[in-house]
Amino acid sequence: MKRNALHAAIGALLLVPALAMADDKMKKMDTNGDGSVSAAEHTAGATKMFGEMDANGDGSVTAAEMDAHKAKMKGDKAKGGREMSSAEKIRAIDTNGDGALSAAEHSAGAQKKFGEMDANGDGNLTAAEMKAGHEAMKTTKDR
Ligand SMILES: [Ca+2]
Ligand SMILES: [Ca+2]
Ligand SMILES: [Ca+2]
Repeated sequence: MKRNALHAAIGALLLVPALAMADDKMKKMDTNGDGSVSAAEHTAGATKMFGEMDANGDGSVTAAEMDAHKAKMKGDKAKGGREMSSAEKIRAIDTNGDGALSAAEHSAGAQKKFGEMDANGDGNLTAAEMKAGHEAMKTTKDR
């Protein structure tokens, strides 16, 4: 009986879209499968993502490239909701202000984000920390 209740609870958890998304992202980044994402795993994941986004391979990612990548991942981009636009995301970490992200800008931004999401500062992101980080990204408009 207890076991069934537990399974139901797990099933319900998996249906929560935000968590499922963070979970999916996490699984991709957690290369050693220990259930948390280390700084090294996060950096590797960010580098891989940069390569995927840089469609023309010129070493920088524009808002258009980021949009195209996002559309490909999600299937439909109409569901953007309150998420930051690609242009906004780029602006946040585009340190030289040329409107595109270099690999260095992207990895510096990813490192910064890692630090922000790592709530307890142990150098590892748990699924819960990742989820909280993504929620914060959606809800904070200005700082
Ligand atoms: Ca790991
Ligand atoms: Ca490019
Ligand atoms: Ca730039």
